[in-house]
Amino acid sequence: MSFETISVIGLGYIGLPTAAMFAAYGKNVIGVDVNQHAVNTINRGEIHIVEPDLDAIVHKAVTDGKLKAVLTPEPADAFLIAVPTPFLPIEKKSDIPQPDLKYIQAAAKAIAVVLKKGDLVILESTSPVGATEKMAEWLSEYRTDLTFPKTHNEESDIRIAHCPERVLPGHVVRELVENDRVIGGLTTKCSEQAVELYKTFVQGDCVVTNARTAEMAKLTENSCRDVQIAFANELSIICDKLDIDVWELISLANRHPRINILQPGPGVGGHCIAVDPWFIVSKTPEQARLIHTARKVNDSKPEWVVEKVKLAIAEHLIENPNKTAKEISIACLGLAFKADIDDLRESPALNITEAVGAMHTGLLMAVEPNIEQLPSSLHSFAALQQLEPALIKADIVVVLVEHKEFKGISIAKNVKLIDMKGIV
Ligand code: SAJ
Repeated sequence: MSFETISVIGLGYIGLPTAAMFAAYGKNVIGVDVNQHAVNTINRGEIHIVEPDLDAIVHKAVTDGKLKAVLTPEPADAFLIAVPTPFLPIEKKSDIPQPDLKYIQAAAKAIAVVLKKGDLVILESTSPVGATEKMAEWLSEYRTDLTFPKTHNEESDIRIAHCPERVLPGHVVRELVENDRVIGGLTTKCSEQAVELYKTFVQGDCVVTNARTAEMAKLTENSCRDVQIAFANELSIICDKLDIDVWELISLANRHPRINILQPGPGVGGHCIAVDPWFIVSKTPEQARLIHTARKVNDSKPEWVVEKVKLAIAEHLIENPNKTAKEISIACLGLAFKADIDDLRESPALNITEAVGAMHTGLLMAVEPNIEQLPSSLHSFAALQQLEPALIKADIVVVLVEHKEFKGISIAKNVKLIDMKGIV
């Protein structure tokens, strides 16, 4: 089977780079997205997301006529689904968030209309175990005239696999090509076809397993990182109590040949590591005790940072009895969910800045070199400020993200420093 036309459903942080890569390697690619703005932007040869080097690849693919974006699916030989897998709204704080597969279901419904015998459907979205089988079930309900692996095994009309994306935001273009891929087909032939498809541009190994193991592999990778970051975050809280510099401690411990502790911070952000472990916990709440605890440790870190800021305000007032809280200026350095990106979604740094803004009556300066405008949630609390003037004005400096611009800054002696990334 050779795949000439490939359709990618969902043109976000994963779907668009994947679509562009197939197009760059000579395939005809139809990108599908429900967002008219995204579709228009891509068809102009531009991109609506921030990812280094992607703009040039998309521009060339569109100019060469290899990539186009549309609102509704058209026939293709292979369909890759890269839509979000969020949570259902949680009712109580103690509840375990449950995955919401509505976008996968909507994508399945949309492509079902144009599916034909011999097509391959790949789920790329990070998903709870069983989601690929569920997607196959939906497709079989929408297209009762076609056969699927569950009932027809290797003889099915439609092949289905799960191939989770594993690329690091900011390095997507390189990692898409170089990373190994886990390929979990519903049957052996499904896997073989998916390997053939990805080998279009993947230089890493394409390792074959079943769909459930592929789903769990992706969740395991991000949960492993979450647990390790929770360990570092817990250490930082312990060290704070014991008056030990956690950064020095970790660098000493990491000199042991078999120890590699990650870095503590203000919490875990982004749409992957703070989300994916819940897919395991919600499926197996009794068994996933460590993974659940790690989530809670990382999720509670922002509150701990806000408490530190409250304490710093109280100390500053004791040291400066003529001052009122209203006269204290605070600078929060960094709003993004990690270093050197502009992505503020699910960012603990942003949450902390919002919480400080809500409780502090004096000046709050947000320093974020990667954005030009503050998010609306901060409009009434904070001013976007350049680094230098913020450092001159601030009585309290809170370092939340290790952006390159912040490394090596010096803080005046009388200024209170809360350095969550150990860079000052
Ligand atoms: N963080 C720490 N300490 C560390 C490392 C990270 O606090 O030592 C924090 C970051 O500041 C950030 C969060 O964790 O808030 C996540 O950042 P990250 O760089 O570790 O990961 P993501 O979310 O950008 O991308 C992850 C990657 N997964 C792994 O490294 C196992 C990526 O390969 C996945 O493709 C991506 O999730 C995804 O899409 O699932």
